Amino acid sequence: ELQYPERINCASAFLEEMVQKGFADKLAIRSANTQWTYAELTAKVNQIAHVLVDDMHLVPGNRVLLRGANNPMMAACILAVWKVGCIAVPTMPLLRAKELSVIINKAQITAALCSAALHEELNAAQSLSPVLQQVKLFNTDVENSVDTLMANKSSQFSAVDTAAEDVCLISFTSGTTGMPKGTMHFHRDVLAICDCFPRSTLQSQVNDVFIGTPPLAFTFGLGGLLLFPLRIGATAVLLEKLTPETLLKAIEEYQASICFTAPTFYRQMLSFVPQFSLQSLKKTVSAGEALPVATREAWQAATGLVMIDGIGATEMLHIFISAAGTDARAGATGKAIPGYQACVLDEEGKPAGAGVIGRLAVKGPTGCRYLADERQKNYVYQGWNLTGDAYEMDADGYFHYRARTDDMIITAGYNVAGPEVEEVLLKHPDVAECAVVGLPDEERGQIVKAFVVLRDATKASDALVKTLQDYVKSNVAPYKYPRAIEFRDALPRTETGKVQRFKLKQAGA
Ligand code: 3UK
Repeated sequence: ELQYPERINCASAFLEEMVQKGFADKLAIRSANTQWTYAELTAKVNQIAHVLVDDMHLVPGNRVLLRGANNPMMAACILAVWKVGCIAVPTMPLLRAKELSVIINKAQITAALCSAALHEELNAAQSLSPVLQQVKLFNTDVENSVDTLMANKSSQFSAVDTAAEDVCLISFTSGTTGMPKGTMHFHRDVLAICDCFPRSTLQSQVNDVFIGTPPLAFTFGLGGLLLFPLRIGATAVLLEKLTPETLLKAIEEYQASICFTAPTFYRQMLSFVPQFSLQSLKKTVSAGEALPVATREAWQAATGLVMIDGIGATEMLHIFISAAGTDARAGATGKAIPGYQACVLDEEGKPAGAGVIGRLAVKGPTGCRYLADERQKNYVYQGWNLTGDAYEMDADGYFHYRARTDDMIITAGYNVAGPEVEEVLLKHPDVAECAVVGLPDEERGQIVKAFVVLRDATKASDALVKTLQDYVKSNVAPYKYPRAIEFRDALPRTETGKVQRFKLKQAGA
């Protein structure tokens, strides 16, 4: 049903097309010291496009590494790369030289645009990967920076004529253990994600103000914090170094109406909610990790808002199963959003009926295309994308997350999904965060172990271990209770908010 012209440049859709549609003077991007209307953003992007072509001599199809925190220039640089027909390869701000070098080599990247604040690691990466020939800095007025060079450029630039099926984005997965995988996406994919979840489920409107934490280098953030608002003429607030407290403060200050972040961040925001007036906030989207019922309920009690849970993946570009408002159900991620199909596959690879735990398979306008990676055949099976998640569908077509397929625990012949035990522990008043994994055990194959962060660390004791074990036993089948519990000050997490279970398994083994 989504139809795009055969030739389309997605940057034009976000910029001059919006200006033509009457949004010229509407605020497109805001940050601490910047406010750009759609006309101003378009002019800036055009000037940067001239720098890319005149000064960097880039040609369509070149891959350009981008490195920056969430700020207006980072956004403008991504859009400029698209405008000149190049391929944006945004990288997570916290990546170190070695990790950047893996990406540079894998995607054979010759040019980079880098925020001055994050130059050091890229510099080190460049000496590891000499294939990267030119780096231009932005957010600085040193000589030859993007900012100084663009100042003398024309604010007119006609977008390079690209095909709807030209690659414009290579997004790397966080790669929990193995090598990070590059996923390729077309100009039309970028538009398709804006025309699916935001319209059908989020139902965002032109007057919405979008805010949140995921980096623009993570497709959750790129879509939610930049592309979704630009697609409809709404406003994107881009802020760096947000904490649970400063995000709430910013929601109040910028009168934000739609917030995107991960479950753990919402949990951490809870205790600060009463200090702010959040009347502007209308919708909150949670993704990246499973949303425990306890978090959904506490958030609703504190704010009156029904959380919009959604599962997305870098391979799929954005969210494909979700539910909002009265359609949302505690304990379920939601249903396949319009445009996408989803089913659960049994052990033989056939669609399973309701009530069976199996591998999640999805299909829709976007899908997985790994960049030169043999794992493509593991992800795409007969046209279906296998996300690596174990899910169960109920009789009403709602999808219930169980675990990552690799994280299912088998203990004494029983299957245990760690997140189900985490859900219970999170309801206990002493528990702030937790993660449940399987550890090798001679007798049982695996045992269930819980890593727990207490609200008050001084409460850690053998007695509390026993209390938590009994609490789990009285809430779910007793064989699921954690035979081992270890208290921690914090859980290891990725920049995208996911618990690094492999680290806990290594630590515990
Ligand atoms: C897990 C979830 C349960 C799941 C992402 C929104 O997370 C994103 O992409 P990644 O490539 O990871 C994908 C994997 O993360 N996951 C994400 N959301 C949920 N599990 N409930 C959820 N709501 O294992 C999935 O396979 O980092 C999320 C939009 C864009 C994204 N790239």
